[in-house]
Amino acid sequence: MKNCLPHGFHYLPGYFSRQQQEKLVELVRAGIKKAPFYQPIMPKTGQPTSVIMSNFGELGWVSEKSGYRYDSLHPKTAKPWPKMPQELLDLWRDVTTWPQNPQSCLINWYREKSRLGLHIDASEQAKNAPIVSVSLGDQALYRMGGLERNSPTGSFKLSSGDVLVLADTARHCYHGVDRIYGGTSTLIPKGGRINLTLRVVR
Ligand code: MD6
Ligand code: FE
Repeated sequence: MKNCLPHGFHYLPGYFSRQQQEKLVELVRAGIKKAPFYQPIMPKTGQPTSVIMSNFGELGWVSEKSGYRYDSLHPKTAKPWPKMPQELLDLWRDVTTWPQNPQSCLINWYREKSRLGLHIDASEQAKNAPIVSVSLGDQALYRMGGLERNSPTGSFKLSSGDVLVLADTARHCYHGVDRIYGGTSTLIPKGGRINLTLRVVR
């Protein structure tokens, strides 16, 4: 991508092997049996998002009409989120030097028409802890910008098994998903793309 990437932006293409990716999908499938995907509502517009979500870990990121929050309970079942898989804790240890473990893993499932608008992740009190992101399934066009909404942006494709780390300045930069390239991966039986984001919340 042409524009200068922010400090602390790390792209690790092909981090996970196909076999490891299959294991992660299996873990997600087991997780959503207990904590089903739900369709968040964007508080500003009252509209549902095109991405459906669930979480692993002691805290889950939840978006409803009333606002965004981290919650220890699923918004629909009112049960705790499934435990954070060890495989994701191992990833965190391998790619960050942050002393705490992530308390939250947001699970996003994109279908072919799903998008994620340009945003900053700002619901966490631990504002300087890195965020680690895992792409599984169909390819996505990922957009990375700067500290301001109108900063220059650039885009590139993410593929299944790729890992991104947003630390330092990059942690505070705008980013989003412009499009999903449907049918570009056979990893997820129902198709689409799953993104996992690991965060320290407090
Ligand atoms: C996605 N990722 O890749 C959306 N947020 O589907 C994010 O919104 C994101 O990749 C914070 C840090 C890294 C990310
Ligand atoms: Fe984000």
